[in-house]
Order: sequence, then C-alpha cells, then structure tokens
Amino acid sequence: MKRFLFSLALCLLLLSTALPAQAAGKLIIYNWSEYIPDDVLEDFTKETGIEIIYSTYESNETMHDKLLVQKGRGYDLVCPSSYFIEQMIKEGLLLKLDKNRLKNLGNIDPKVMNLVFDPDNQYSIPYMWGTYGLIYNSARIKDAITSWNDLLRPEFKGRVMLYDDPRMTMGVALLATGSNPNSTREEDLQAAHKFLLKLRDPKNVFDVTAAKNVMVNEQSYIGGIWNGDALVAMEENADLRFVYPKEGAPLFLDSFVIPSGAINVDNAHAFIDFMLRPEIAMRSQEEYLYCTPNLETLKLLDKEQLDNRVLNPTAEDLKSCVFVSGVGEAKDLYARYWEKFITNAK
Ligand code: N2P
Repeated sequence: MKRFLFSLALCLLLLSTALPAQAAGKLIIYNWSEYIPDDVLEDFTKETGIEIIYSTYESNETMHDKLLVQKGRGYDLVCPSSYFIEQMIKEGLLLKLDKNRLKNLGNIDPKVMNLVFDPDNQYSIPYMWGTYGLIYNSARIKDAITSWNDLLRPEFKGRVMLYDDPRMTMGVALLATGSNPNSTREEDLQAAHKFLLKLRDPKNVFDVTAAKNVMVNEQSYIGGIWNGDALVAMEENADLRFVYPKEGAPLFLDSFVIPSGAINVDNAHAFIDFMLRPEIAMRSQEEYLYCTPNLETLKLLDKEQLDNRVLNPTAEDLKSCVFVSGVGEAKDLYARYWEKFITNAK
C-alpha cells in the first residue's frame, strides 16, 4: 500500500510539473536570419514553457510569397519590413493585435509608431530599424568614397558587392541616378536598371548572409550593406569603413506581425511583449548591431555604443536617407526590372 501511495504521489508530482509546459504550447516563428539571439529564444521558453519552432528567411519577398501561398497559415509570428506591411494588410495576411496584452509597448519610440503603412499600429510592432549604406575596404581603396556612383569606377569592376534584395539594391540605383528609392515613375526605374546593368557583369550580387563575408575576405572591395552586417564585418576586418553616401541611403524598419492563420495567438503576443523588454531588446541589439527603437534600451547603451555612428546614426547622417515604403501597383514594375537585372547578376 505504501509503495502504491508512493507511486501515486510520484505520478501526481510528475504530472503537475509536466502539465504547465504542455498547456503553454508552441510558438512558430519565421524571421530574418541572424536577427534574434538563440539564448533570447531559450530564455523565453525557460520563462514561459512555450516551445519555439524557429525558421528563417533572407528576404521579404520569400517570406511574403510563402505566406501568400499558405493563405496566412503556418506561422504565429513573422517580421516584415514596413514596405511589405501595408500590402500584407490589404491581402488579408495579418491579424489585428490586442495591444492590451503588450504591457511594454510604451518603450517604443513614438517616432516609429503610427506610421503611414499601419496607422495606430493595429497590426505591427517595431522590432529594429537600420540603414543600407556604403562599405569599402580602406586598404584597397585609398581615395575618399562618398557616392553610390563610386560603385561604377572601372577599377572596381568585379569587386562590387550588392545584396540580393530588390528594394535595397534598386533603392541604391535610384539614389545613384538622382531619384528616390520609392519612385513609382517608370523612367526612374529604367534609369536605375541601366545603372545596375553596368554592375551585372561580372557578377556582383550575393545572398544576404554571404554578403558580409565577401567584404571580410576581400573578394569585394566596395558595396552596399545593412549597418548591422557592416558592424559584424568591421569586427572581423579592421580595414572596412562604412559611409552614408551623399545621395542618401535606404532605411528599413522591421516589425513583428501575427499572420491571419496563426494558431498560437496568445503566445505570439507574449513573445512580442517579451521582446519589448529593455534588457531583452538590448541583447538583440548587442548581438546583431541594428538600431533599436526601444527608448528604454537606448538608455542602457554606453558612450562607445552611442558614439558609434554606424550603430547610432546622427540626424546629420540620416539627413538624406529615405525609409523604403510600399509602392502600390508599381511593385510590379520593380519586380520586372529586378528580374531583368538579377538574371545573370548572381
Ligand atoms: C538581419 C536582417 C536584417 C533585416 N540579418 C533587414 N530588413
């Protein structure tokens, strides 16, 4: 009898410890690669019992096409750039958020809230923002680099690095040819396409995760790069320099959203709120070196971090920079010219 009672008590104990984890369930995240540290994901699971199933993408286009095919199903949380959010709302791919469940939302800089692509932030909560600036190797290139048009200098032929990211790379070409990264005029896109064609041969376009290594190992001497990737590359190769070109640079803002077919909606809210905590946002920022919109996290940065203009651009640096935004129907034009360029460029 004693043994029976002991086994019963043991079973109950095991059940009681197993149950909360089971009830906590899962969270299926689809995110940019190299964007949330593994130990942050692990700590969320430790704290909540929620199991995270995590996969990554390299471009908004890949993430968007997948969600479209799956009719918003398959994931509980994704992280598009602002220029995709308006379109995804229109396509019915996103769920309205319950902001009452986001206690830490007040930490986010009002400057990145209520923007035109999602007024009132009914669908999206900012995670990180950044720039796509110019990187070059100062040991290989001695004279000052100040302009996107420097990419065309004959001595850099075959030594240019551009991302396989349509809006960033087209954005650069539009800036270089005197227009705006959000232009919807066909003649501007034609001029940008012509600029890019000059860089197509030999191949200068790299997958996003490979791109920074191409600068580190000096296969390329100059290129366009996200500021976080630039800082990681600069840690590995001290000759690399990052500049804000005189024509300006494309800017992005990435936000968490919940797809319309999400199953674990409560868990997705819990995760967004966790990521809004100042010390958690700080860990993402310190590992991947993008700009945080979390005002409480900014207070945790030390002087060296605050003075780092790649990590923390000044108003002067940002003066000519342009947030990449949705282009409505012109997205088909962008797709057409990008397709014409990318065939043979990679
Ligand atoms: C980090 C991805 C940055 C995303 N690897 C830029 N939208």
